[in-house]
Amino acid sequence: MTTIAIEPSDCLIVVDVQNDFCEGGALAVPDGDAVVEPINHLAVRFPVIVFTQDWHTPAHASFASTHGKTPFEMTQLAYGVQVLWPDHCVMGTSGAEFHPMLDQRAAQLIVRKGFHPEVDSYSGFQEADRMTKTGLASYLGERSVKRVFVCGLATDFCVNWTAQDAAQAGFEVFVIEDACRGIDLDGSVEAARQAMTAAGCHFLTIDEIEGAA
Ligand code: VGL
Ligand code: ZN
Repeated sequence: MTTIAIEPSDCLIVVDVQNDFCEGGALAVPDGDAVVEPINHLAVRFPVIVFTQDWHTPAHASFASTHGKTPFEMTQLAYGVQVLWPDHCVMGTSGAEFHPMLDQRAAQLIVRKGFHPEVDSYSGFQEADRMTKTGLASYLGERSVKRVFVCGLATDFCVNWTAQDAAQAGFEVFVIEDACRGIDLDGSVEAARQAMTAAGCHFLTIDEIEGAA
């Protein structure tokens, strides 16, 4: 097996490992908790480590309840089509906190996203209007990052958009498949995989990272 060695210009992006996406959470990703331990082990190997944190206002535009609709329906918002979610990751609530077993000491930067009431943000780089930036690309540039390794929750939404935007921003992107879990609405995990591939992202497993298995 060929392994890939971590370099000083590599960044690990840990996407949304928060209580609401884990067991018992408002938008629990099947087997979501399983990413915590591998991510704790991975994180210490990377020189640059960024966490993202879904951080919504109450009555956020991405919540079904805001529109009197049922979760997982689709709707049209000002910037395009939006899946409507159960209320989740409301700023300041326990659901928005990181999983208690996730080692937060590793995080060097925490990017909060989705805090504008009218705009969702799956991506750690830019919001769903595809215009409003979070500043992450500039941050990584200033830290001389060249390659980003993406893991966390959920494969088909926030990991997907974060990975695609990282590629779009000019980084070489690796998605660590077995350190992610998906929601999978109507084949969205497979669709996400194809979209990430088309965007130029690479896929690997934890044991392909030198010294991380
Ligand atoms: C996410 C749906 C809504 C995610 C966040 O982290 O993948 N999915 N908000
Ligand atoms: Zn969200």
